Amino acid sequence: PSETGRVLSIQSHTVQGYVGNKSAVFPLQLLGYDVDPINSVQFSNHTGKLLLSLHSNRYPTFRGQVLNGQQLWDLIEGLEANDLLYYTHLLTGYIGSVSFLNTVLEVVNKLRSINPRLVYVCDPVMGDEGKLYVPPELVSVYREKVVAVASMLTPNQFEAEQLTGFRITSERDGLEACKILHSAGPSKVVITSIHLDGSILLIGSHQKAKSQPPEQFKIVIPKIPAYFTGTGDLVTALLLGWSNKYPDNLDRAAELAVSSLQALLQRTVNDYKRAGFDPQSSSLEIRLIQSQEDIRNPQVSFRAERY
Ligand code: ATP
Ligand code: PLP
Ligand code: PXL
Repeated sequence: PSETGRVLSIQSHTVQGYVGNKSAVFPLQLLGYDVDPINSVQFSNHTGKLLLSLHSNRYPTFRGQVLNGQQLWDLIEGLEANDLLYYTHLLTGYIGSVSFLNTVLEVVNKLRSINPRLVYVCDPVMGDEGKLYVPPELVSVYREKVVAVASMLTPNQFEAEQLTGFRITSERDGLEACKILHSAGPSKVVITSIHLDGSILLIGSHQKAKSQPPEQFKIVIPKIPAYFTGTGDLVTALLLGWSNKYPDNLDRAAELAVSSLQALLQRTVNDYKRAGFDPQSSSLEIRLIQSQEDIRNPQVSFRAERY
């Protein structure tokens, strides 16, 4: 494995719970990265499917602040004024507005003017299960501008469809969607979840040279009967961490990332069951801190199958 790096991570912060930066920063630090988080929002808790709060009978809500594009740029200028803008990686996840996303594009340009080899890992968070949870105007900005500058893209099935206009209903479709995305920019594409009868399929694709066909693989993951939040953010962070250590083996990186994640999810479900909770009754809070050994030292139990 090669050396680690310095990551600027622009994602959500939640006071309680693990999504966005709360689910990405600690694992990257465990893997040896210096991580500088910019919190795109600061919310009391996540806004995902908090079905019925485990801690009260009240209907779940949230409070907090949203950073705007100008405020993001202000932080970048502060770093620049002190010559602190050298990064090896930029990581972005959920972004809630067009103006913030456009500023992120300016951040990519700025970071690349300082380090032309900057790797931009983009999770184009837009929705899931056929539904958008961002303003619809964001889709065309991702499709027309962001995909073009990303080095690695980690959409789910729905997001890959939004970005390509190509419907994914099979494994073959997933492979084809990766090819369409490569032709638009990123040399590494991982579709982090395609839901096919009871299983989750992760598809990875690495185009090592333009005009060459990509190397593609899949990892089949049995679906755990529970609903988690923050796992998309975690898997993208782990993919960044491991693919930088194995730059020519995206399949190896994905095996390590998925194996860590699945050990963590199993621990999460077991802990809830032990405490007497039905894991299907609510969105489960991942056991991130308790799983640090699985992150630092994953036992590879999920294998990539090459095409
Ligand atoms: P994003 O929205 O951030 O682009 P995503 O929708 O793919 O990503 P998730 O659905 O949370 O995010 O899935 C990410 C990973 O988490 C999957 O690759 C899988 O390994 C794991 N995962 C999530 N839910 C389950 C589950 N119920 N059973 C097994 N694995 C799961
Ligand atoms: N619901 C909302 C409102 C969200 O903003 C997100 C992520 O940004 C999710 C659900 C799902 O998160 P993930 O797929 O990363 O677990
Ligand atoms: O990607 C997960 C996420 C990110 N940011 C905020 C969220 C969620 C999921 O619920 O609420 C603010």
